[in-house]
Amino acid sequence: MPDLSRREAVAAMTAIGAGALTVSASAGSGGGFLDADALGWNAEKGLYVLPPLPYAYDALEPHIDEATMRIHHDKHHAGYVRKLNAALVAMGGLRDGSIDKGLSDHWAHELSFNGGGHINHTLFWTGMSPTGGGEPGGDLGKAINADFGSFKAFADQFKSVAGSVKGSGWGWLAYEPMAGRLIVTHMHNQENGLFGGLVPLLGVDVWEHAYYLNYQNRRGDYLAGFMNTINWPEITRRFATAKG
Ligand code: MN3
Repeated sequence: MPDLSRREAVAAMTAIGAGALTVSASAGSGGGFLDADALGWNAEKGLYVLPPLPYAYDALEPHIDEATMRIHHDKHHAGYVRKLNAALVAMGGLRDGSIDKGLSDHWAHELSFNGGGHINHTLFWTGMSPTGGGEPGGDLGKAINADFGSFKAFADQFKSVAGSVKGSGWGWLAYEPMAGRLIVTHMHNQENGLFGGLVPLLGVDVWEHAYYLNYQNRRGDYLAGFMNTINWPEITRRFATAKG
């Protein structure tokens, strides 16, 4: 089994969807919001370990129920981490010839999909808080007013864009460094080339596993509830980091 160094594992992750800029920015600045520790990289074991939830499973009720959080974190997110580790090992096997090169496309997709899933969920859990909701102040509040017109206009567009994802995916508030402004966008499944130029700040999971037990087909109600969980101090910290 090929050894995975921390550098190699983090380098592989920098090639992946949503987290690409985040991880590379944090590696460069030292003050980033998603680094090897946040992602549960265990250098001794040479693999990623599912980070625990930063609060109790029932802490986001009534907006997100305990059963959904348990299954989502302990089963779905754990699955992305397990398959990410397998894909990183397989990428080494492709290089050393122990895995047939004909499987390159399969393993590259496994790496991208599950690496994206791990990054997205890590940002998702810490982007919520039992004391969340309300509106951000400070620099982020000012930037939201400047770029969207008002907090309400931002919230309406965020819920509308996330609600419009066909099938499985994510809604995002992101920082676009070239224009130096905030934008709202969405992502299908776990990955989207759009994030080549964007820094993800706030994500909402709109896969059915994120809400179906409690909300069934009412994704809009789930999104309204999600707004009451947003950890704005954490999102504000990410914004400051993204702006450098
Ligand atoms: Mn999910």
